[in-house]
Amino acid sequence: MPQHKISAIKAREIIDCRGTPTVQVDVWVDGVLRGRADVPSGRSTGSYEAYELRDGGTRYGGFGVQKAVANVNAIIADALTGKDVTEQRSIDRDMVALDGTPNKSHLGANAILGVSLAVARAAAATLDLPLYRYLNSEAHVLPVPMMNLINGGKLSSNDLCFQEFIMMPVGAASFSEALRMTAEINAILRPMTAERYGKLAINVGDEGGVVPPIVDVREALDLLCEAVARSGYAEHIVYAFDCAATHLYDKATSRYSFEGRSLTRDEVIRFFEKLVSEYPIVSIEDPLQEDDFEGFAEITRALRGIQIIGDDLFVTNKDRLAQGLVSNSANSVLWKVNQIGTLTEAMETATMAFRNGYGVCVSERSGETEDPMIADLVVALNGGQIKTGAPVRSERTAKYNRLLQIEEELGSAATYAGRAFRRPV
Ligand code: 2PG
Ligand code: MG
Repeated sequence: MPQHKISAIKAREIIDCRGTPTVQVDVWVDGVLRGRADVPSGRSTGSYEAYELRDGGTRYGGFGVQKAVANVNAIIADALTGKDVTEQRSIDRDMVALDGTPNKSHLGANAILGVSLAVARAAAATLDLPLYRYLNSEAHVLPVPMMNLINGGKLSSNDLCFQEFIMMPVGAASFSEALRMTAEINAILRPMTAERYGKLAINVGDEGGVVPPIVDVREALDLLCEAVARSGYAEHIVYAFDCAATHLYDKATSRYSFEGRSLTRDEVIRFFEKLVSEYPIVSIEDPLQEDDFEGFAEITRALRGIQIIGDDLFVTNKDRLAQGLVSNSANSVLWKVNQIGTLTEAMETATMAFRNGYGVCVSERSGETEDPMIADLVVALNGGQIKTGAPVRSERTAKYNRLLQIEEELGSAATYAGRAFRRPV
């Protein structure tokens, strides 16, 4: 006999930080509302991500999610009502079976994920545990915040090719100190950027970073490094990018558009070899396009010691990661729950990554809500690194602020990942 039965599941349409509809799900247990979760959404998405069901038509420009909401309220709620809320694996398995397609295109990954996450929250609340503790009794690692302080690519209105220019306060003594450093550096960076590039440059991009009208990658890096130098924290800071190179790639010519120049794969690899010899860069996400497992293997070899993260390459999918493990492509996985569509499958991908010596970087989507769920998830994974934008705008700060609460709750048991961000345990 199940002890804590799901008594109702109810979804609704809400809007995300871009004003685009998304799914929110409530899970009721034994007649009490216990868990609520919002589904995030990407803009620079990979082709192999699970399917996000949108309504089409004219309402919200076609981006409505009433069909996904209806799928939760009718089909999924019907199938799961009466199940024990703590049976996460079996609940997720049931939804995958109910959908019946390889990419969740029947019910929509946004419908399925909303339920999966709300079920986890509801179970934790029912057992009176914080979510990270419910998911892992050994959870204790606070992640390095990978702060995207300069936005480019699809997340901005400028012509910077790379999507994210990130600083990582690996030398801080704790998560709260790391957060303070980044907020102080951001407060230095903003007026510096305005002075150099004009006041429009400090309007923020989708992830809260500044958007200076820069084309040259080094110029953006120099700006960031100068702000860091002025802060006095330089010895504690290292750098990272998300290149999102799938979106810089032209299939017809097999070339990449970097800084307005057209480069072959080999030239891209040489570009990064030179860059990492000039700057303290420790991590590069998606330096090549999503189908190039061989190129990812080559760049991982060439840039020995640098974290190479596969985002569009792996899409948090175990099968794609398995393929990467065979060819030694990249050495870390970007971990986004909505790329795969259930918490269980995302957890399995993380386990597979860690077991094979790969790192796991938990990530926001550019389209987020105020739901801080990934803060608990990164601690639950002892993941060591989180990418959730600049320390501004509530959909970003919600995650950082939740991590501050977790750090306080863990007290002396908390370990800040610091320089061990790739292998924190
Ligand atoms: C990425 C992300 C999140 P999006 O590429 O890593 O930072 O962007 O959610 O638009 O895919
Ligand atoms: Mg990415």
